[in-house]
Amino acid sequence: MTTPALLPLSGRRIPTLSPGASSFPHHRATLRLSEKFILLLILSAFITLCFGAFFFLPDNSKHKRFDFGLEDVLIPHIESEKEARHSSRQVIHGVGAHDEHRRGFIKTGNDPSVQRRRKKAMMKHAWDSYRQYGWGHNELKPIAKKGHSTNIFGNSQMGATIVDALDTLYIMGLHDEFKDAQEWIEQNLDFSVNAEVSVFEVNIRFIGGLLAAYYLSGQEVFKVKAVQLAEKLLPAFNTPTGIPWAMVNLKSGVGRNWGWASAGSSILAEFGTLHMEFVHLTYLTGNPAYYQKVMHIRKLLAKMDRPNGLYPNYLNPRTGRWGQHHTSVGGLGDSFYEYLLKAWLMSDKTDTEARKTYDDAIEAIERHLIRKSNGGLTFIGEWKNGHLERKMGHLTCFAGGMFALGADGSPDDKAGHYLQLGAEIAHTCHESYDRTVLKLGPEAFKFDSGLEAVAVRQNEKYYILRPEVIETYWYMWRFTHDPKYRQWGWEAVQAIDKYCRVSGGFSGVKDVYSSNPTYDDVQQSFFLAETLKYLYLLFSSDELLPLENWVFNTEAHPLPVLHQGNITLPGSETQR
Ligand code: DMJ
Repeated sequence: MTTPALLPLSGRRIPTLSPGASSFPHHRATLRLSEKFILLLILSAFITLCFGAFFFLPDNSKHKRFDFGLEDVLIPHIESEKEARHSSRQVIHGVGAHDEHRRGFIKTGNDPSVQRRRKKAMMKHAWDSYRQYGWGHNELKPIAKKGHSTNIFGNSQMGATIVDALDTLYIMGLHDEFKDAQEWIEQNLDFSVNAEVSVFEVNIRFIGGLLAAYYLSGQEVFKVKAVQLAEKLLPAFNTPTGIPWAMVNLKSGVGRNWGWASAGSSILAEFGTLHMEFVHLTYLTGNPAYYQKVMHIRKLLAKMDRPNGLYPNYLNPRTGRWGQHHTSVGGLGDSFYEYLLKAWLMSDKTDTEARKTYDDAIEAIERHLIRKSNGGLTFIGEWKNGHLERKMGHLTCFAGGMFALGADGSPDDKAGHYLQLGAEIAHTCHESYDRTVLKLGPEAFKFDSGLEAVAVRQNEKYYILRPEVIETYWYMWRFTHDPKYRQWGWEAVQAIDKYCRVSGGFSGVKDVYSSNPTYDDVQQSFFLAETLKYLYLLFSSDELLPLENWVFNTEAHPLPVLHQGNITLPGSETQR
């Protein structure tokens, strides 16, 4: 019997048949060898296949490591060039100023590794519920399943959720929903209403939302509506100092301040959070009025004395004097600092006055408000009448992202320091989530008398779907790519989906330390504008809305960097 020709020489060497072996009916030793060899061949073919798959299959298979079972929500959605061309035909008709900016929407424009076409489950649920039960109202009551509004929108029904959600829908590729929203805006969004609205809220949600939608989609209607609304806000600046009122009646143009705000003062975070949108309005319309209004505010602030270098939260628009000496990087102060930094970024780093003002403010904040707790957690307290309150708000948690965003360009080569500070704030804010029963953060938490990052008062234990902690995770992720930020973001997703999701949408909860929380029955418009958008971006490629091309307003609406913006703005110093 010959050895099977199939076997290589080496195989032939192995079995030395013992005498009498030929009497075995099937020469088992030789056969076993051949079987082994075939197995070996199959095994090596399989290994080759695996290697091939790893290197040559599209990258989306690798991205699944972040799916964690909810891939619909979190997988990045950037269309291939072909798909992008097709889908952009659905929503982009015009060409104009936005085109230059659109080119920077997706930096590389054709990255097949991040193609995704799956539905975005949480956004869809929030949107569909609003569409079904609250359409046209400002917000939604997801338990009562009806429309909702608050005094920031006056008694208007201006579809705040529709406008606030536009760019999130667009970025996620929810084109039908985007078109639906656009149609509503074309047919129904009217600002000639007898409603007293918050200038700040309407600016960041409506003007910011409309401008971002315009830049992303190129649809003129969004620009037109943004300008119409801005015209309605201008009378708010008719005060003895030019510091705007907090509220303005859209029909009569009469303005006033909130009764509770330090003897009729205007609020730093409100009048200091108009700059980005107003600069863009001047850029788009050529009307210098918007730019001049916000530059006037900046100039006036620059001339004022600041206690310990800190900006108090209240300023009287009649006298031009500070109100109560209360300084905060959270509510009442927060986005003023954010907009100084972002004014610089948005001007392609040419607005160095804004950068310097930011740097000086942050230096004073670090000196007077930032401390380490006994347990080693870095926190940002509030300055109240000469002493530091060791309490931090959920709102303050945005500052981690701000420090990271401002690290590059900080004075004295302190970039590493500010990135580290951002990481420490992110850690503290994560702790505030982690130390609750629901793994959702309370509205405010203390660092006092043995307490570390926990809420004490009952009325500080709620979570209303706020974005700030996730916003910071996202910025930290962009600058460090430390996987813990995605992990922390994922924890928040799970908690929101478990405790805030109801059949009629998403609701805030009243006590994050209770295993059986009650709902507040409000689906905030910023949940769609910010929380879900930052979560989506956290799990997307950096190529989606790259930070060198886009600056996010305080409501997470991306506005493009205006290259050489200061020089071309009509009404700017350089032009006059
Ligand atoms: C948002 O409307 C904006 O982020 C604003 O600057 C303050 N916070 C709310 C959401 O918490």
